[in-house]
Amino acid sequence: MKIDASRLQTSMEEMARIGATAGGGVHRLTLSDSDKDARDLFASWVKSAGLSLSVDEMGNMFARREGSDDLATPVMVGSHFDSVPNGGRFDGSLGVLAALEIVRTLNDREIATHRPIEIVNWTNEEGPRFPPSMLGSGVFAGAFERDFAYEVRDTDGMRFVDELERIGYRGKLPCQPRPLAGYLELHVEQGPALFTSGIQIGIVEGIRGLTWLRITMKGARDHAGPTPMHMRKDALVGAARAISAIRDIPGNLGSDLVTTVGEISVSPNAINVIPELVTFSVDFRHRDENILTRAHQAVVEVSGNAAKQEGLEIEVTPLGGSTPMAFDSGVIGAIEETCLDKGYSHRRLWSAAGHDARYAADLCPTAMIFAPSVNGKSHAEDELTLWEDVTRSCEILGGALVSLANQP
Ligand code: HGY
Ligand code: MN
Ligand code: MN
Repeated sequence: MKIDASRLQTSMEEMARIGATAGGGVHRLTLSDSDKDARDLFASWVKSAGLSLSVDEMGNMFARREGSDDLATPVMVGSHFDSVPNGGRFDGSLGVLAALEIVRTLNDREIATHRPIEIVNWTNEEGPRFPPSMLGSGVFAGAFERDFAYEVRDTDGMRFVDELERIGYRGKLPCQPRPLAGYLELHVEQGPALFTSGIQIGIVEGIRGLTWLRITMKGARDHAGPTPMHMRKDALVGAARAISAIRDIPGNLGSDLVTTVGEISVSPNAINVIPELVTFSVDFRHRDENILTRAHQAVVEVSGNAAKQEGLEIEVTPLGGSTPMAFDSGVIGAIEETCLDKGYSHRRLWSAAGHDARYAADLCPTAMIFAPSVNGKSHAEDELTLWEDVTRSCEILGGALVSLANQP
């Protein structure tokens, strides 16, 4: 499907100006003012494309293009506009704006599809502000209760529901499972597989599971000077030992497992006071649920040992996560066929990043398409996908989407 590459690039560049950072990335945290601005811009584009827009209780935005059979269950396609702190300008935006470009092209050519098409912008795909990630699609698929999501607070104590209300995107539409004929998501790979091998398209056949924990260690604050070393209960020393041991778990438990400690807070965080309280996050991922379970046990064990060694109290709080999921062979086939039609090089792979497609896959036949990330870089301001790869991957998304939307 030939799309208007410069129109897509213009839309991507305009969207990237919202929350733009000096380093060329975007800072668009969920339910922040820049998230609102991104939503407002998308809503204006949706309206000018003649689509009907609905917003549900979680702020998920659905832009609907009618099909020749309005009663047919729709095919859904999309991604997210929220970003990690100082993240990349392709992560999420590509999936929503490529879908919009396909609809704009269908409109230009007056091509009707049998089924309605719904473009979605999911709320809170990223998660750093309101953990866990993929909360909007998770509630939609029934993985989380809406009221659990509403009560999640950010580090300033702001509630999810109040921020959703504040930006004006707390819709009335119930956020719950409904019939879908299929779901497609285009996303940048965020890893090195395609770029290093020079392959143009990734056909994503599954998504790894991920677990997020918050670990708090409590010791005793005291004076950094007169307190003898043997009398200390230093929460930061306990956390440091745990963090270094968590880094070694993948080496012991087997390849492909990844563990990350991305956040840490120290109290009272003063140069001459022995740290009393330390809280840090743990993110670990694998495509095998048994390895994920063993990794969870190992994280709890090494952290417990580190706390004990320093005489600290420890608390491990689950923040949520998702199990591994293989995608639908029929949708994968539709993507593969489009790649063969277009003559683009392609390979199948699993996603190590979380995506809303994980929860869509609980409801309907789902698969994803990856575009190469230059040097595999992502969740960083220098995240980059070349415009020719943006165009190619959008064409593949278009071919697969039309084929799904025209299935009887
Ligand atoms: O964490 C993830 O993999 C996704 O970017 N939220
Ligand atoms: Mn993403
Ligand atoms: Mn991301």
